[in-house]
Amino acid sequence: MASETAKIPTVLSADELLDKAFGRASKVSIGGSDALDRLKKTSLGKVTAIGDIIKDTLDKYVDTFPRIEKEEDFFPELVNLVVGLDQYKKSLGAVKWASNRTEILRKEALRKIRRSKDPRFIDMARNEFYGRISSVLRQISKDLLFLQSARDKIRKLPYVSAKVPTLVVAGFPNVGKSRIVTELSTAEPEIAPYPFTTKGIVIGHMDDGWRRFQVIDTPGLLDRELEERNAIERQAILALKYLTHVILFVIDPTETCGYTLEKQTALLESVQRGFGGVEIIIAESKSDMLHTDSGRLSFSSETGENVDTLRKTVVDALRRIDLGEEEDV
Ligand SMILES: Nc1nc2c(ncn2[C@@H]2O[C@H](COP(=O)(O)OP(=O)(O)OP(=O)(O)O)[C@@H](O)[C@H]2O)c(=O)[nH]1
Ligand SMILES: [Mg+2]
Repeated sequence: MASETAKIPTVLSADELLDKAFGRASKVSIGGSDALDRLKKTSLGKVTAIGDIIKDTLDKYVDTFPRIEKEEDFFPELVNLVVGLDQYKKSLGAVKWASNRTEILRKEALRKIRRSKDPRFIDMARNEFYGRISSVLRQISKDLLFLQSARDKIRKLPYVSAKVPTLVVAGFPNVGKSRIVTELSTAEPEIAPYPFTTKGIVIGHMDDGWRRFQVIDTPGLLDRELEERNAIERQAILALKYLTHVILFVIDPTETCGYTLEKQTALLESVQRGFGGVEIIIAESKSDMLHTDSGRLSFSSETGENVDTLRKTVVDALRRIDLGEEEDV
């Protein structure tokens, strides 16, 4: 769904849209058999042009902004977080209302102009239409501004598919997450913006010859205990939950990352609490420097030790994920 967000056009403000419509109308001039006929045809042409431009523009917004219904999903959750779903739906509803209103007012004005034989009534009907259409747009001006800002935010949301088995990598900074994500990924991982982390999340792919999987590195997200986060950060982290099928939690037993084992274990427990029900694979990094007797899988991105075993463990866990219909990524 997120890939479609590229199609959302710039949203004009009420004034910009009125300027555009009236500007186009001012160029309409249609000949006729006499002055009254000319006035009538030109007025019909102007009203039609204004109605068309406004209605088409508003309908395009209604059609291209994504329909966001399901709340229990990654993308809706993120949209809710960064723009607010209630206001989003309300504003799109207001735009739809204005489009319908435009059509009604246009028909009404055209009917009056067609019937009239008095140039003063024709001018009056046209001007009345101008006034009423301006008032309709003014009524939705806040909604248009909201949608313009929503568009900018929605377009920055990461494109990750909720329909592909996904591994999320967690652990303190410097434990070796990025290096193992690169090792496990088939191609250079891409960086996608994500709310509340300046570094963005990193999306790589793996495959087992049959299926593709996503691997997501989360710098700045799952590297502090959830309990220390403010509510909105926590929500951003938990939005990840909707696409997390398996977590790889990396522990650096050498502590060269700058965090004690005790702190790392506390973070692990916090992630376990926050992601209840998600399988968590715990692995120790930098085995070229230190092997512990924890019995955990111990790997090194430096020497490649156990990287294949880790890959197999991860792929086996991802294979067990059944998502029904999957998406190509
Ligand atoms: N000796 C050794 N060093 C490693 C290994 N893996 C990573 N490192 C080093 O550890 C440091 C941190 O590695 P990264 O992969 O950037 O760690 P990260 O967890 O992604 O760090 P953030 O992005 O800050 O959260 C770098 O200097 C790496 O070269 C390893 O297997 N062995
Ligand atoms: Mg990193």
